[in-house]
Amino acid sequence: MNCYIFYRSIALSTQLRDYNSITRSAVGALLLSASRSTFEGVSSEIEFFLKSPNHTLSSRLAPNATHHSLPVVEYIFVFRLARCLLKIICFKGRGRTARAWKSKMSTNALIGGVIPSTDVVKRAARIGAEVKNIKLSGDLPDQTIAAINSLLLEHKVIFFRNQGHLNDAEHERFAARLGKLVPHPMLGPTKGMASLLELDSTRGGGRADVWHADGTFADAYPKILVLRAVVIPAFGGDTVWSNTAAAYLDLPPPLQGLAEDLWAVHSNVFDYAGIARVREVDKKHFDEVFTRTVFETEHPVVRVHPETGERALVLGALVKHFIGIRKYDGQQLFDLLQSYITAPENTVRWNWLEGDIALWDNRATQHYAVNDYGDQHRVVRRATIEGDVPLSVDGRSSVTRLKVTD
Ligand SMILES: O=C(O)CCC(=O)C(=O)O
Ligand SMILES: [Fe+2]
Repeated sequence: MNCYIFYRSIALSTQLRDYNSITRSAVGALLLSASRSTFEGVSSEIEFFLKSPNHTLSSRLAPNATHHSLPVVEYIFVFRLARCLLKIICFKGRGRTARAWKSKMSTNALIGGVIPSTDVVKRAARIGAEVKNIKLSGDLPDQTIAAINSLLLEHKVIFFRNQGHLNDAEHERFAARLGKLVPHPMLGPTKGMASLLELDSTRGGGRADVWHADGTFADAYPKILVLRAVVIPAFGGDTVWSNTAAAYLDLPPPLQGLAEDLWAVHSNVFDYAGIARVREVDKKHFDEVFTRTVFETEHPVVRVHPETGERALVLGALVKHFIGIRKYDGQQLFDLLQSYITAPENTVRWNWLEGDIALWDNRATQHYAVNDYGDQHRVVRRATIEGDVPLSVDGRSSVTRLKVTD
């Protein structure tokens, strides 16, 4: 109907060769169509004018005016129309934006069709989100597990508070929904469990205060870790994660090219004492347990994420040296590349409460357990999900060259 009026008014004005009227009619018709519900008074006025070709606007508005005064009246009216139109456009625009936003919310309201997007709260721009109002369990529907996996791919590490209902068995049952559970090759699982590993601050190896990705001494290192806070100190003891895909993107193109060509040897027999704050108990654990089997694996420094296709840096504390580069030069290069990973902008820091769960994508992150809680007790337990062998940007696979057990 509005189109018809619009067309009719333009046609009429054109016939009369009244170009001022053409503009006016166009404005009027637009205004009419835009304002039907909100500016009823104005629109009926215009509608009358447009539907009645025999009336001129001037004669309706000022039947007794002199010929000279008519254009002025018309201009005033057109000016008012234009002003009204502007207001309506702004008003409607806002309404439209609000409606578009609302409809986006209603179509995007559920992540994977199940998790309200309002329950996902980012904790830093480039990595980390807290997911609220979910009770994790091994019984969650497949759709919820798929949504959790997609949130993990997007945010790299996701946090869930208030999961105190999870015991060791339930923790593993939930983790097993995300992939195959695997024990640590040297440390093994907690008794009776498939993969569960306990890190206790009072025992050797209980403080992971170096930047690392888990298990990179092996080729198919873990893809996802599920960490549960069991005993948390009154202060300190946060964990920091970094986004290694963002770090790759931060490299200037010549360094990206260099990193893409580079391969590194990762080993569990790395310069542990040279990196971490080692206590006697940690040294003993490192020498007697952690290095019981010696691994050496070659990984590309840049791997292609098998699910997202992103390129991510594979470095961290377990790097022994770069292939084809002398140790001293390699150390400089390592420090340079690793500095992009540890840049605060690429990290998120989590302040634990007991019963929290953190899930991280070990293919696109590194992490660091901050050792700032002194002698306080801290215990976390971790379930481990099997990963795949990394691929370089040119499609070559990581390879374990050495695996020697005493
Ligand atoms: O203690 C932590 O917060 C993290 C420990 C760690 O590095 C791990 O569980 O892989
Ligand atoms: Fe770790």
